[in-house]
Amino acid sequence: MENKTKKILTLCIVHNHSKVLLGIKKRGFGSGKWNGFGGKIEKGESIKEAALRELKEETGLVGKDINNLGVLDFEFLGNPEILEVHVFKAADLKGEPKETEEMAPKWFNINEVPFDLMWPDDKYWFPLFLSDKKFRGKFLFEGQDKIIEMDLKEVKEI
Ligand code: 8OG
Repeated sequence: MENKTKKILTLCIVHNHSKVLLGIKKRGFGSGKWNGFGGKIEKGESIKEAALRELKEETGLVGKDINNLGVLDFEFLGNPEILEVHVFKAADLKGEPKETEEMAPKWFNINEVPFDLMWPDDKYWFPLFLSDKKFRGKFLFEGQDKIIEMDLKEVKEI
């Protein structure tokens, strides 16, 4: 049997009424793509604490009641690691985001989310995210631009 290791990551997206805050990643994994804010869990942190810390580090914004709406598993052909991404919503968060070394933030109207410049799975789960539905998904990628298998469903509880 293949031995798969799991790596837990956070992803936090600010959603204020008709707008979402995304950042273009300036370096590392996923660079050049628009995305929410997030990263790895540090020792001793809960997943939610990590999501709040990453949001603050990457935008300067301090979230409070972030809501865990989704969990997404990503596998890449030829790579034994599974990325388990915990997706959070920060709703109605005030303040102006700042640009950091990692991300340049920008507000997008929810009708103008730049899916062509995002991870290709995002277009599938974003509608659930925007309407506050909870979801679980699994995506198998070939490279970073092609999905070859997917399974996404709305769930009652995460
Ligand atoms: O620490 P690092 O910057 O490598 O974390 C990667 C970030 O990218 C983390 O917030 C999780 C997020 N991420 C993936 N895959 C995908 C994806 O397919 N879609 C979106 N929107 N985010 C993803 O790792």
